[in-house]
Amino acid sequence: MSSSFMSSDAIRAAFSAAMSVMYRQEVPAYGTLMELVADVNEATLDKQPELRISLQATETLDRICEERHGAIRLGTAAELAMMGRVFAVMGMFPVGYYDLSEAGVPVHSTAFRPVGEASLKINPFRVFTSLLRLDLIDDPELRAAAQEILVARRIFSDEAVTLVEKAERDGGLSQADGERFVAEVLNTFRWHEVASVDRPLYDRLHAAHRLIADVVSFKGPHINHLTPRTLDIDAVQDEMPRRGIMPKAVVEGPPSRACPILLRQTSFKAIEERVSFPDAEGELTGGSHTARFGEIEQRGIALTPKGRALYDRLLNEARAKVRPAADGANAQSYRAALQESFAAFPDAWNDIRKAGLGYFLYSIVPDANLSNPAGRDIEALIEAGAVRFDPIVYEDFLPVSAAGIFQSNLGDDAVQEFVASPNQKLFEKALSAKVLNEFDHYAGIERTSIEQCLAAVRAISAAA
Ligand code: OOG
Ligand code: NI
Repeated sequence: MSSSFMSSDAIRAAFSAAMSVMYRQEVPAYGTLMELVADVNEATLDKQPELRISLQATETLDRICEERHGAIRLGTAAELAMMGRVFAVMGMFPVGYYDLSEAGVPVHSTAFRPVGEASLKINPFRVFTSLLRLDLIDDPELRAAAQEILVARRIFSDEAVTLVEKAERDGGLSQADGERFVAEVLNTFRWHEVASVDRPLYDRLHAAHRLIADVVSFKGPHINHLTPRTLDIDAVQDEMPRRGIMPKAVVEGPPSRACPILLRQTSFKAIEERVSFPDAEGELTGGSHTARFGEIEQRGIALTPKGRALYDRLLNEARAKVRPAADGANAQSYRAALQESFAAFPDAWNDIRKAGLGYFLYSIVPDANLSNPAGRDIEALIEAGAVRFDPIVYEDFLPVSAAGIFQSNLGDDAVQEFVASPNQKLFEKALSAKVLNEFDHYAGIERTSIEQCLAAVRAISAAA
């Protein structure tokens, strides 16, 4: 690789920053949410000095408030495959498969994200990317009309495609090309106020499913939300109404805990925006469309398959007791049911670690005396105070949470049943690539960190 290339990490960081600026301009309520998150994060770090120290050891503290993810919805296999090539230029690769049909949303999804630890540290930005499942539209005529529109549209500029091809051919992009690439690709994610379908067709698509109307009726896959990370999601949820933004009914994911696990998310409800629909003569008719929102997330430790199975069981248990209502009427009892169920999940890092429920990053304690360790295995080194362990942050998504986020932004009354039909093979065929298994990935990070600790100890004792 030539050193004159702009690194893929730098391209991703530039893209994420440009997207943030664009979205704040397009959706002012999102800017309000960002300010709220920054205030709450600062207050949380002031209250918890140990958290500040732990974040300093594992992450870049000054980037804590930056966006962690965004989301788009695509219409065709060709769009998904091209999007995969675009994201690859930014060092983002498909991780995980999420079937949302089960939850009444006619899409299946992956998250494009940086996978290496170093890349995540430079910029963790991911895009939750969904592919519409036209096969789940019942009406064959409507399905054909939607298909025809989607196949004809071009969501990438010629310039963007040329730059992707150039990056693939040369192994990277120069600084100037990288900057042009960011600007070109950003256009794909822009909002279009003028729909590409007429009003009657929009209404039919909307009646089939609001999400179908959102994907099919516009020139491109507008970014539908961005999501900064908060260190105290409950505080942000509570404060939202006071700053004039309406949160969804409940926070998705596990309850608040001393040791956060996986992912907690909430959002403000999608805003109703003015759009216009052209008729056959090109005359515009006014209307509105509701799709775009803002979200926050609080991430905890990545769980092992064993930990995830326990999480799923406890979550299902809580939801069987209290099904969260869309209007928030039973939000309190849902919170209580979650707390009660999750009492069965260990809530101290070393207990979680010893039970094999979560993944940890092991590191040598600075200034530790390694010349005469009590033992050579990782447990002995931990006990001797030579090695510390920090939770590995979960960087992926949760299908039940994603479904809750989708639902609250599709109109809560519009819950619809589809037959659950996960089809990872079909998704990977559309993408022209395999998605990475997230468990394998976290296990690899943990294993490498242990090997590095052991190697450091061996090197020192050999030299002594
Ligand atoms: C994506 C919803 C899922 C998340 O954070 O779980 C999501 C969408 O509404 O397109 O972003
Ligand atoms: Ni999201």
